Amino acid sequence: MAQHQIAATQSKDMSASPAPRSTADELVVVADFAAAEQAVTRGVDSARLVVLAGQEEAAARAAAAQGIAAGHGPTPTRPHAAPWRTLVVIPTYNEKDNLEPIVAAIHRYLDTDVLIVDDGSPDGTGAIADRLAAADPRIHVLHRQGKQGLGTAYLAGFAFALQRGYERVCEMDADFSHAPWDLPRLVMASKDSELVIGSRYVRGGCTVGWDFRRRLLSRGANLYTRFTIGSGVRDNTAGFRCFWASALAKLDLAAVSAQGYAFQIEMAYRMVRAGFRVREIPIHFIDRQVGKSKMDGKIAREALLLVPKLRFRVPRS
Ligand SMILES: Nc1nc2c(ncn2[C@@H]2O[C@H](COP(=O)(O)OP(=O)(O)OP(=O)(O)O)[C@@H](O)[C@H]2O)c(=O)[nH]1
Ligand SMILES: [Mg+2]
Repeated sequence: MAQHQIAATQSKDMSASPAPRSTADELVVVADFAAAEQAVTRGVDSARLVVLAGQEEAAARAAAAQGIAAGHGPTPTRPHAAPWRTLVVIPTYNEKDNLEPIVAAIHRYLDTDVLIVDDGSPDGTGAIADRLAAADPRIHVLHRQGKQGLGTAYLAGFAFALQRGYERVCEMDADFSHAPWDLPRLVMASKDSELVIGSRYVRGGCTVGWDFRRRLLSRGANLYTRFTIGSGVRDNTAGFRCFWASALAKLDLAAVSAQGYAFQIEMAYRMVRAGFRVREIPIHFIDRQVGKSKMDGKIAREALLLVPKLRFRVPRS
C-alpha cells in the first residue's frame, strides 16, 4: 500500500477565538508554499501570510497590504499558477450573494478553471453563474434540476473534469468558509499526495465563529468516523480538497452512495482504501457570513448510518 501520509500530529481547538484580523505591519513573508504550510502549522494565520513563490518581495508586501486593506486578504501581485490543469468545483444552492465574490476571490489567488454546479437555486444563483461563464472562458456551469445534494453535485463535477482532461480537481464551498488565499497552498501540496485535505483538526487548524453545537457536531462526526472506520484521517468531513484526477479515475465513483457530509467521509475512505496518499494541511475554517447553511438532521443521520457500512462496502486495493 502506498504511504498514507497524515500531515500533523495534534489538533488544536481555537474555535472560540475571534475572526482573524490582519494589518499590513503584521505580514509574515515566506519563500514558498512548503514554508507557508510550516508557518500555519506553527500558528500563523494564513490571512496575513505573503507567499513569495517567485514574486519580488517589496511588490508582494505592497500588494498583500493593499489587498488586506480592501478586505480581499493577502493578495499576490498576480494570481499564482499551478503546474497542473486545475478545476475548482463549487456546488451552489441559494448562494446569490456569495457566488460572484467567491469566484473573483479565487481568481485573485489562483489562475484556474472553475465549475459551478447549481441545483436550480430558487434565488437565481444559476443566472449569475451563466453571466460569469459568459464573461470568462475559465468559468463553466452545470445546471441540475432541483436540490440533489452535495455528493451528486461533486460527482457531476468529477465527471466533467475527467471528460476534459483536468489533472487536479478541487472541492470548495461558495460561502467563504474556505479562505481563497489557502487555495494555492492546497493545490501545491498535491505534488506528492493524491488527496490533500484542508483540515481543521491538525496542528495549526481551527474553526472560527462556530457555536458550541456546531463544534460538537463536527468533532463528534470526526471522532465517530475515526473510531468506526479508523482510516487515520483527522478531518473526514472537510469540504476543501484537492484530488488528482487520475486517482479519481481509478475509483469506482458509480458506487459512491452518500450525499451530505457522509460524501466527504466516503471519498476520503475510498482514497485511503485504494492506497492513495492522503495529506492534511491546516486551515482556519470561517463560519459563513452570508446566506444560510444547508446542514440539517437528515445529513447527520445519513453519516451516522452509512459510516459503519463503509468498512464492508469499500474494497481495499
Ligand atoms: N449543487 C448543490 N450545492 C449544494 C447543495 N447543498 C449544499 N450545497 C452547496 O455546498 C456548499 C456547502 O454547503 P453549506 O450550506 O455551506 O454547508 P456546510 O458548509 O456544511 O454548512 P455551514 O458550515 O453551516 O455553512 C455551499 O456552496 C452550498 O451552496 C445541494 O444540494 N446541491
Ligand atoms: Mg458552509
